[in-house]
Amino acid sequence: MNIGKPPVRGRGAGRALGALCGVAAVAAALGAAELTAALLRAQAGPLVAVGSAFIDLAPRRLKDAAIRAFGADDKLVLLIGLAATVLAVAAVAGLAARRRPRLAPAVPAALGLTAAAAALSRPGAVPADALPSLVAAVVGALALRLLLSSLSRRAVRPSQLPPVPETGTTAPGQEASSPSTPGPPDGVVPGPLEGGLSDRRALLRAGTATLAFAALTGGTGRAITAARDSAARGAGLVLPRPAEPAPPLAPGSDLRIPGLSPFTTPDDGFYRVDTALVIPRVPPRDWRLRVHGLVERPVELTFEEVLGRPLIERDITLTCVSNEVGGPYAGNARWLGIDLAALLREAGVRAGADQILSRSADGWTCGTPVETVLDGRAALLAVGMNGRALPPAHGFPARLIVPGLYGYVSATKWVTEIKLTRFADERAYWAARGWAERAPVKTASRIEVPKPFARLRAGPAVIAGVAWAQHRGVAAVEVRVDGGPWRQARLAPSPGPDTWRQWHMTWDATPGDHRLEVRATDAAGLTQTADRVPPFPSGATGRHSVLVTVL
Ligand SMILES: Nc1nc2c(c(=O)[nH]1)N[C@H]1C(S)=C(S)[C@@H](COP(=O)(O)O)O[C@H]1N2
Ligand SMILES: [Mo]
Repeated sequence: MNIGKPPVRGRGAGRALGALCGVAAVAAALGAAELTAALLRAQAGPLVAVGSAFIDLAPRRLKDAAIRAFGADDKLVLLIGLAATVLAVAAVAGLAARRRPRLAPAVPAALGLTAAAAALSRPGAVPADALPSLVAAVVGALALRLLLSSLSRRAVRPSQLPPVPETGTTAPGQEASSPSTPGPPDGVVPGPLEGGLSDRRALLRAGTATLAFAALTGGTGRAITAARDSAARGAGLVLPRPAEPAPPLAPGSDLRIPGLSPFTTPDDGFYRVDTALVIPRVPPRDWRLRVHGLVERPVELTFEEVLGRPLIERDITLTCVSNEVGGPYAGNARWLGIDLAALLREAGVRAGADQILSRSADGWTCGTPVETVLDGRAALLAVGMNGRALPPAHGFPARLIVPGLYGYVSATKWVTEIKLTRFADERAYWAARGWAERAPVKTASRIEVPKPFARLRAGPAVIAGVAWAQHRGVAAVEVRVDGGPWRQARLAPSPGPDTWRQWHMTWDATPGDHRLEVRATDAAGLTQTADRVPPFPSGATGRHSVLVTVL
C-alpha cells in the first residue's frame, strides 16, 4: 500500500475540494460585506471600492480602450472581471492550503485589507467606508479556516486511527471527524477517498452552511440597498412646470426616417459616459448644492429650493469628447433646470475666477470656463430630462448642462458642489489626465442611413443622418459619392444652435460599390475638416463615410 503519497485520483479531488473551500469562503466574505455596506450605508462594498480605485488609477489608454471595446457595458465587464479574479485567487489559496493550511486564511484577509485601503482612498471617504471590506477580511479568513479544518479532518489516514471494533456500526471516519482528532502533522491534506462517509458529510455541511451564509447575507444586503434605491431615485417625483417652456419644435424637426436617430433621444437610448462604477445614490432630501470659492456670497441650495425657483426648459444636444468620427456618444434631450448664470451672479463671481470647478457626489470633478457660462447661453443646473426627473444614470437629482462644450468640461452629473477658482490653480479630473482644459464641441456629422455595408437596390435611395455644432449651429450639410462633387443635403429645422439637426437627401443609386461621405458647415461658416485626428485630447475630427453595395 502506498502511504507516502495519496492515490492520484484522491489528490486531484482533494485539490478541487481545497479550491472550492477557497471560493466558498470568499463568497461568504463578499456576502457579509454586502450586508455590512447596506446596513452602514457605506459608499461601496469591497469589489466596487477596488474597481473604482482601479478606474481612477488606470492609464488613459487602457480606459479609452475599455470604453471603445465595451461601450457602456465596460463597468459590468470590470466588475465581473474583478469578481472572477478574486474568486480565482481564493481558489488558488484553497489549493495551496494543502501545503500550508495555517497560512491560507491570510489570503482572504489580505484581499479584504486591500479593499479596505481602496475604500479609504475614495474621494469623500469616511472611516466607516472601510468596514465592509474589514468584515470581508475577517469572515473570509474565518470561513476558510473552518472549511479547511473540516477538509483536513478527512486527512487522517486509517493507519493513524485507533483500532475500530468490528461491530460495523462505527465507520473509521467518525473518529476522524471528532474535534479531538488533530490535523495531519505535516499539513498535507490527502484526498477525499481516504476519508470516511461522515467526514464527507461534515465537509458537505460546512460547505453548504458557508454558501448559505453567503447567499443570505448577500441577498439581504442587496434587498436593503434596492429598497433604499427606489426611494432615492426620484420614482414618483413630480417636477414643477417650467416658467419658461422650451420653444415648440417646428414641424419636420423629426424626419422620422427609419434608421435615423429621433430628434429627441429617449432616456434609455441616451449614451452614458462616466467614471462611476455604480450609479451614485443621492436622496434628494439629503442633497445640497454648495456654491463657494472665489465668490462674494457663498450659496447653499436644497433640492426643494431649486424646485422653488423659476425653471427653464431647453432642447440641448450633449456630446462626448471620446466620440470617434461617426460614433454613438451624442444625444439630444429636453432639459429642465435653473439658470446657472443667474446662480453664479447671485453668489457674485470675484475678479480673477475663470474656472467653475464642479464636483459630483462621487468625487468626480469638471472644469468649465466662467465666461462661457456667463455669455448668455442656456447653461442649466438641470433637474429634469424629457419631462421627468433625471434618470439616476444621468445625474439624479441634479446635473449641469452647458450647450457647446463636451460633457467632460460641462455636464457634471450628481453635482453637489460648484467652486469658483482659476484654471491655473486647480485641475479637474480629465484635465489632470491630459485632456484639453477647454473643449468646445467640434462640428460633426454622421451618416445613419444607409448603414455601413448595406446592400441597396438600384434607384432612388435615402441618405440621412444628424449633424451638430452646438452653440454655433449647423448651417449646411453636404454629401458626396465616390469622391464626386459635394451635394447639399436638406436640413430639418432645429429650435436653435444648441441641438443637432437631422438631414437627408435622395441619391440615385447605381449598381456597384460606393463610398458615401458627409461634411457639415457651422453657422460661423467653418466647414468640418477632412483631417483625421483621434478624440484625445480635445475631440476627433475627420469626415464620416459609409461603404454600400448597390445591386
Ligand atoms: N459625476 C460625473 N459626471 C459626469 C461624468 C463623470 O464621469 N462623472 N462624465 C462626463 C462626461 S465625459 C460626459 S460625455 C457626460 C455624459 O453624460 P450622460 O452620461 O448623461 O450622457 O457626463 C459628464 N458628467
Ligand atoms: Mo465625455
